[in-house]
Amino acid sequence: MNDESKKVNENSKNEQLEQFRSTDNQDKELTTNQGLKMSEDELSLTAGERGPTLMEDFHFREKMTHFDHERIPERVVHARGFAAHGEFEVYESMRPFTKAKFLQDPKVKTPVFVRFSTVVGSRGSKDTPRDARGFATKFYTEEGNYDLVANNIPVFFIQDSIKFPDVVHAIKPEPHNEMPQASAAHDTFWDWVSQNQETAHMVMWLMSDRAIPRSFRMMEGFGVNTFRFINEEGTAYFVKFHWKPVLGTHSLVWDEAEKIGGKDPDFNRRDLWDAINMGNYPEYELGVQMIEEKDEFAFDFDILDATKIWPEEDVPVCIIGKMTLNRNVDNVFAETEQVAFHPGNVVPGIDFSNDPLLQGRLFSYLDTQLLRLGGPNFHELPINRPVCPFNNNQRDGFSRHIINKGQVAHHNNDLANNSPYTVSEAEGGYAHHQEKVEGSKIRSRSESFKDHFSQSSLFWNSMSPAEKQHIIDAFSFELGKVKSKDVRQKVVDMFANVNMEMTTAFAVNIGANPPQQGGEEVTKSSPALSQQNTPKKAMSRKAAVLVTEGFDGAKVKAMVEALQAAGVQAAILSDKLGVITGADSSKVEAKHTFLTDGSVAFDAVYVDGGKHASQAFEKEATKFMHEAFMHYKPIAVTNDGGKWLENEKLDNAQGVIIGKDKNNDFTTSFVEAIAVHRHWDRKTV
Ligand code: HDE
Repeated sequence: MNDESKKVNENSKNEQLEQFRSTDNQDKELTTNQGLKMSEDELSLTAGERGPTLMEDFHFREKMTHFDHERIPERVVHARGFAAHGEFEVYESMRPFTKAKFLQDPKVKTPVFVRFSTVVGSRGSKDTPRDARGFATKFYTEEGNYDLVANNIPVFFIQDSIKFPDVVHAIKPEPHNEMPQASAAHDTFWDWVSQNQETAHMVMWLMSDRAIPRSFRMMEGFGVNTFRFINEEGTAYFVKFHWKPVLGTHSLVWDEAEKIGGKDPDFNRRDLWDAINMGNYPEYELGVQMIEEKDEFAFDFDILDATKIWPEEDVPVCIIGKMTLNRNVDNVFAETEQVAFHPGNVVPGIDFSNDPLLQGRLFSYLDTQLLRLGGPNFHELPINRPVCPFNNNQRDGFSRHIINKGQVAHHNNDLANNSPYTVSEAEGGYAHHQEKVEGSKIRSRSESFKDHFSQSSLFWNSMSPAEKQHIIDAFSFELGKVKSKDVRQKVVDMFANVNMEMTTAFAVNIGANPPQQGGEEVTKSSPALSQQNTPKKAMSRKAAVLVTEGFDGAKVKAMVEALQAAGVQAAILSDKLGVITGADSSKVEAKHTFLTDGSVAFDAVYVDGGKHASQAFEKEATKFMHEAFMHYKPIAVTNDGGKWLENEKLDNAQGVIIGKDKNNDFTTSFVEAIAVHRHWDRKTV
């Protein structure tokens, strides 16, 4: 660990974790779990060299038993995740709105642990399916743990959590044959969608580019549910939480996502791991949308309805702080797998609303963790421990670690001076916001929750032409996998309410009848929803540099230096690993080959080639450029690269930079083209 990373890691959570970290096994004697040194670890104790294993072989039994019990149930949703440590700081005191201590003082750095996840796939599935992504953050505050358990899509499939088991059963692999893995493209999901019109808005997001993020570092996060801020005076504000990635929000294209799923199923986790190891710490700004209690009914949607956004143009997102992820985990099981998030983990100053989806979540997380982590003591696991003291009269249970001293485990008591004792709100005790609630017990949904299509249309209206086409393609793909004609037609008829042009376009592709009748016309749009308007930076992107023997040393050097100066990783790629010599005898080392990495592993490609390029190299380099072109990625060429590009007629297109001798600024143009992310105005067919 260098000095810089030592410094960033000095925080209370890291100090606490340090007590639990084992050093590695380097130069250690092998012992049993009882500390007994062993003289043999590869041979069981047997009766005679060819005889049966003996019962008394305690070492064999211990080793095998532990192995047999190594697995715990994976999360019922969000099973596949990857996490990192970091810190959060508020920009300015949020005192007027909330008394939460970690949001008061810009000098305070709160340790955080963030777990990103896919939702549907099991733990061993791929990183790049079409799916929502989880974005769960645990803030280890001095007032206890606060969990912001968010997704990268700001709305949810359902309005009432009692339907959660149904939507999850419908989207998970079908139970009779457990297919397909990590995909919504099958009959049960779309059957469910067509029976539940409240899904329309989230399905629009799921069919959009948001569902195939380029990187966890380039993904927004949304708390989805409506929470409350409460200030010292007891005034409450409805609040929605947002994470905005400093690098902007960027996505893959579908063909690329599918290919990456095969070439590198760990694509997103590798990207996060590498970025943190290289010191490219991912940063996200925390934003809040706040609505005063008096304005609860001032909108044309219900602010407690989790299938609705609060359009940013109507309720601005105030940016209040920044989170930086600066340390990878030491052990995925101990940290990423055992971390337990719960939207009910709040601190004074943050409270719930009556959002019916949130209310059900408040039950589910603790409940599922009791099973997954084997009992009620999982708060003692190092990753879940608060950094502030925690004392109460809860005792015992499986795997209790804390040795609670003393005679007394009841409240109230005289014997221990009534300890541990509750404290008043003024002293930091949590008290729920006093909201007056009245009504009959009833199973019914408010009328204000019944408009399912206006915001779905608003989302469509807000997309750029490329984004719209991707949505049509996604519906065509997903429904193209649905076998039931009836279900396909029902989905077409449902989405006609969102937009006729969109639905007519995909209806044709899936052999359905074009919709007869649309819904009410919605003209409103929200520019904040389009990724076209997101920040665009070249920083930390990956460019492949394709060279072989006899490459142009000066040009390649200039390009690599320009890329590095812009923070772009330049990866030398060739037909074999090892040192390659340029025409001017300069040398570079290829650490990637055509075989190990395809163009899908990179954001951009620069091809120089080499005087002694073989036919095989030319063929592979051309294929590489072709694929990058089809995925709208920037391409720069010099020498042979230019020739091969022209042969393929790929030269005259947006984001293609040709480094002829007179083009001195071609390195700058390439860096600018990388920042754009994708060049949609390209004819790819
Ligand atoms: Fe979750 N969700 N969820 N969810 N959720 C879980 O808890 C649940 C919802 C989210 O990295 C489970 O520990 C219900 C919305 C994330 O460990 C479970 C409902 C949002 C994660 C559960 C929802 C989320 C979970 C499974 C109401 C976005 C992964 C394992 C319909 C704001 C956290 C676990 C991690 C995990 C229940 C809806 C986000 C079963 C009942 C909305 C990021 O308790």
